[in-house]
Amino acid sequence: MMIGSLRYGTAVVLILLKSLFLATHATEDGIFTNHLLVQLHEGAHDEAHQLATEHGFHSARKLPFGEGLFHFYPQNTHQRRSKRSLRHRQHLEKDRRVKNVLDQEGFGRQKRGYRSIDEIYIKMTDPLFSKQWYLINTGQADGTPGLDLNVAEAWGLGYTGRGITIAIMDDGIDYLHPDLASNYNAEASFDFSSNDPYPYPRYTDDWFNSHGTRCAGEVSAAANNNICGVGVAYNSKVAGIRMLDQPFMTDIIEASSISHMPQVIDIYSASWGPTDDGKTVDGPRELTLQAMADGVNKGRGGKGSIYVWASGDGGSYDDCNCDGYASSMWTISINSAINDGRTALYDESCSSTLASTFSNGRKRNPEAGVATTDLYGNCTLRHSGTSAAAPEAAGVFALALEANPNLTWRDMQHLSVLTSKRNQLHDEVHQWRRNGVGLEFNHLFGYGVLDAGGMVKMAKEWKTVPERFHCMAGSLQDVHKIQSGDKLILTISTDSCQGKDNFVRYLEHVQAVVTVNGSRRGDLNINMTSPMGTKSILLSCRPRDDDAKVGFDKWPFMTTHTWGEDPRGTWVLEVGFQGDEPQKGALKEWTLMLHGTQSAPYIDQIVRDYQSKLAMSKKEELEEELDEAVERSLKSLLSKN
Ligand SMILES: *[C@@H]1O[C@H](CO)[C@@H](O)[C@H](O)[C@H]1NC(C)=O
Ligand SMILES: *[C@@H]1O[C@H](CO)[C@@H](O)[C@H](O)[C@H]1NC(C)=O
Ligand SMILES: *[C@@H]1O[C@H](CO)[C@@H](O)[C@H](O)[C@H]1NC(C)=O
Ligand SMILES: *[C@@H]1O[C@H](CO)[C@@H](O)[C@H](O)[C@H]1NC(C)=O
Ligand SMILES: [Ca+2]
Ligand SMILES: [Ca+2]
Ligand SMILES: [Ca+2]
Repeated sequence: MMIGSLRYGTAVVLILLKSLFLATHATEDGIFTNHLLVQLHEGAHDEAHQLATEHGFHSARKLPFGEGLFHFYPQNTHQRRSKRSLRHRQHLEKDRRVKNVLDQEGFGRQKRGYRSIDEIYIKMTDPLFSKQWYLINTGQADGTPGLDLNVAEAWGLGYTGRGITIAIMDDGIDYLHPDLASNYNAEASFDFSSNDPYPYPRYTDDWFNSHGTRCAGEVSAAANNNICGVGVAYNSKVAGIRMLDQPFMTDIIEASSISHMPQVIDIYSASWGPTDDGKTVDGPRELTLQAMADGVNKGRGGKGSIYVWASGDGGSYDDCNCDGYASSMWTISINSAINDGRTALYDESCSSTLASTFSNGRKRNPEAGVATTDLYGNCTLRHSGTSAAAPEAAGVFALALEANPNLTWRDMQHLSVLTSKRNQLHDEVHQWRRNGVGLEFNHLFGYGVLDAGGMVKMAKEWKTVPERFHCMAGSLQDVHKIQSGDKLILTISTDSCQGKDNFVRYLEHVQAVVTVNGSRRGDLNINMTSPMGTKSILLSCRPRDDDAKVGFDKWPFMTTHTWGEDPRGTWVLEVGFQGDEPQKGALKEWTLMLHGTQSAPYIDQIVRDYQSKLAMSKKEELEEELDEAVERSLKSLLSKN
């Protein structure tokens, strides 16, 4: 069950938190956990632990997202139950110290990229650095030379992540690993899977819980120590947030993880999400939404926590716009390319992906995988999935933050849009296109592969983007029928709140909040075209999704493809069915939300770059040094201002 709200402000989410206690919470598939969200009356806060033990719980932990909120958790966090234990709950509700009690429903969250078979573990005496083609690609493992994160340039400028802490929200970190121990930030680490400060991975014979350790090495493995390889930001600190290793995820665990020490942790990397089965539509629940809103608004002294998200491993059968974590405006969603620039077979495409990094792929060459640290002091060449891609991005962002700690969560997104490169990426399905201000993008790779060198250089000179505004451009609430062979076309004409305080002139994110149903949800597809002519594919067909009941309920589809555009004019929404069987359905709502700035975001840096470029061109033949995409968009923003 997904809540139906626009996700653009703390206020909305605060209201949701209140309504949380009023709503009767129905659990569709009957999975209950032994965890309760308990609100205590003022004055009873100190008795939380005692109260918890009196009622048969192991203990209570104070939660940071509301007054008097506690997490009551059981002794054994590895149990689930199939029936709600009513008596426990009723007893607790009768206690005069207790204001509210809420069950925590259990739901599935899957780590990405886990491949149980054919893992190869290599005991290295030499560094793996030369095998880390994603750092410096010289054509190793049949790759394409130059197709890498361009970290060498950033390192050369002296940026290695010093002073930056990245949290890996996953199944734990082997913090005793000799390549990680020196960069491990124990104070910022926590274990929400078993409620203790030691996020050490739980042992299993098949090394199932190696995911977090592998991700940690990509970010923060130490350099020049003869062990494994080198992290993207090898002088950064890495924190472990163990939160994936229990039978079911809860809203409390997600929210706690995402809001853990937001003044110490700069970047949170998540390589998990709703099941990538091509038929799930799910996203963050109430507490987690609020935690994310708080993170971007208050984290890092108000500059905002940076949330990096793997876009998903569902392949062409899934669409990452159906994943509310990847498609959130508050996360930077990262896809992956393999070492010759092709898409990985598990890559999902969607209009909310911002940029890409690298992972392993179709190549048989065992060295075409991602080399990093592994459990129990080992190293691996075989880390994989978009899982592997998100931490690389977190590492690049750490380099950018070291270059300029003033960067806000939105600055980081702007920098990603402006400096990511098409390089030699190729997607066989979707063309590279330019949006209305000349920025080049692709439906699967977003704005291209992150370029650490380009990013730190631009970050160093960066001026914080102007204030962000939100304009509801329009909302259609009539019921419109849709059927196969007869697509629905709707338009919203907008002045983008011009003349009002919340006028949005330069777009950042755009959301289309849609309520639609159909006799087969997987056959639905939705496109939206901006006034400047940029078509975003908001939803592609998902052949495995045969839902005929739920549809999408106020689902916020998001696009990053109209970044920088002028939103004034007519927006077009096209909704249709594709597939062999005839289908019908109805669209009941389309609400268009525009987010962005009133003044030109880069005007200072544009003028300076542009002038220096002109000056240079007088002296010598101008070499195209600035990325062409950046230049075009800058010129266009200039001319329109
Ligand atoms: C690496 O893993 C193997 C098992 O695959 C284990 O025997 C070995 O002790 C590990 N290496 C280290 C340094 O712990
Ligand atoms: C960060 O902001 C401070 C205060 O506004 C300013 O003095 C400093 O120069 C800024 N640093 C960078 C790298 O822009
Ligand atoms: C979709 O919604 C419409 C209007 O509420 C309803 O008449 C129709 O039966 C629904 N269709 C499906 C497939 O659920
Ligand atoms: C949306 O765009 C895709 C790709 O261009 C196209 O195949 C599809 O038919 C379009 N769908 C609708 C409903 O216009
Ligand atoms: Ca532990
Ligand atoms: Ca090392
Ligand atoms: Ca997915």
